[in-house]
Amino acid sequence: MYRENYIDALRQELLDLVEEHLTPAALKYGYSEIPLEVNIKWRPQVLVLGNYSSGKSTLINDLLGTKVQKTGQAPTDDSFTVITYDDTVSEDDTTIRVTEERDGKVLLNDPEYPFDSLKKHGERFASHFRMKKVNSPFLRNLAIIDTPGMLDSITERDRGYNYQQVIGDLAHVVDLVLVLFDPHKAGTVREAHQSLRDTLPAHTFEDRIVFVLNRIDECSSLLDLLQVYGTLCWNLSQMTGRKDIPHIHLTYSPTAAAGQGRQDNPANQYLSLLGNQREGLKRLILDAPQYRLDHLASFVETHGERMTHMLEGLISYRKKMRLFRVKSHLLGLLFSVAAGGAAFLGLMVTGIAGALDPIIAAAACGGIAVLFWIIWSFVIVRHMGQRKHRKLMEDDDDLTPLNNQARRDTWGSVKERVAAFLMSTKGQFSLHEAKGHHQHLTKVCTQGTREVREALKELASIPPDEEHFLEKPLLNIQIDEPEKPENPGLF
Ligand SMILES: Nc1nc2c(ncn2[C@@H]2O[C@H](COP(=O)(O)OP(=O)(O)OP(=O)(O)O)[C@@H](O)[C@H]2O)c(=O)[nH]1
Ligand SMILES: [Mg+2]
Repeated sequence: MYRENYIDALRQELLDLVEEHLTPAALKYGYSEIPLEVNIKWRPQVLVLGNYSSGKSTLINDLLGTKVQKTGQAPTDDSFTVITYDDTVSEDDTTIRVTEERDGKVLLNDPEYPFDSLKKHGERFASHFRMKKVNSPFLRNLAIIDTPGMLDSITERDRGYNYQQVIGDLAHVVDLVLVLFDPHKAGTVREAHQSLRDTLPAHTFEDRIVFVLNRIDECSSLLDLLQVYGTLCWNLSQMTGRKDIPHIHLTYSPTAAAGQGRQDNPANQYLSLLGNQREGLKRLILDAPQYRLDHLASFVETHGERMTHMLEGLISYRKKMRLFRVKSHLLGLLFSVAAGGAAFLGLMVTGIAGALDPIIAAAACGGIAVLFWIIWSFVIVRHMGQRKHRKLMEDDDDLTPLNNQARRDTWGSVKERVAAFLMSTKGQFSLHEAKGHHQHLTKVCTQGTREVREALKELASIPPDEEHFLEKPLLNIQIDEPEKPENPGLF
């Protein structure tokens, strides 16, 4: 099969891997309320972020070949717009236009789309979220999300929802993030960077973010452009804390520039020296389906690791509780025998034993021992068990070794879910089954991700335009299903 089909086949294999191997455990142990694949099964997506008036909507309109989004000099658009392909329109109909619009409430509740995780941002966000379907061929394999411009002076409260968190949640779902700046505001990168850095895992951060200095035709000279470029580089390196500067695409919209008579202006001759890197940017966007593969591979890795750690915590909880119960019952047995012995001694000392039939005396002492054991097991052990449960929940960091930062990070992202699961089940779940799931997920993590990475390496080794024949990818993961539990009893 050829490159494009290979990408599709591998994508499907990855989705199947998530659906068959990760989702059942995710739902069972409360790692996720919805099947994990819901977030990743929709088409590849590109998120367009940037300062207000940095030219986000103009870029999107240029790519689509028609004016789909409003543009203007002041902050123009305060909505998130998902722009996707309408495949119900005949391909012969070449008039590109918005064929359908959907509002946020419908979109957030439609299981066809991966936006369930945005519901938590409330009504105010829902009223600033919408979808437009457009019959532009550019969108055949991807969707683009236009966003409200970043405004350093506006606080989260003014927007009525937490803008940074919305950006963070979207960044998790999409495959490529474009961050646009313009020469007038090359210094205001903080909001963009923080939203992304705080929410994306470090290893995906650099691969999936593309920085763009847009509207470069508005620099008054080449020197002006160099100064703006320098400011942006310095700010980005301050934000990332790194000395090496990410690649920054230098672009402008030929239509907007021509509208303002800039291209013909002698002061703008530097533009012909630089060329417009829009074509390169366009190719990057069209490559989003390939980024999706990498995104899916990281998705399997990240969630596999987190769920394995979650199960490790649950198994450790059950083992600690089991040890505690065994010890308490042994102690109870010892005390009961002692209580029976003490009763016998009491009878002897008081001389009552001599007056009683020895069998009756032994039975009375045995009865006392049994009564003690019953009270111990059903009242005292139960009470102490509840205390132990609370103690384990309070000291949840002791449930699993946290000897390096990576483990502290994964544990930090799952420990609330561990606590919620233990609360809702009162700690009553099968240790045997949890061990089976843990073993299963460990195999998925190691074997599955290794195979995925090998398939991606093979894909990367082929130049994009080469007609190279590839074997159908097959993630040949030999993993037995986890065993069904026997009786999920106390031990
Ligand atoms: N000269 C020039 N003008 C541009 C360019 N790109 C956009 N513009 C103009 O800049 C203004 C802002 O562009 P928009 O596309 O609305 O910017 P935006 O980032 O979507 O802004 P918000 O939606 O408000 O965040 C519009 O008047 C555009 O015509 C460009 O490359 N060169
Ligand atoms: Mg806009």
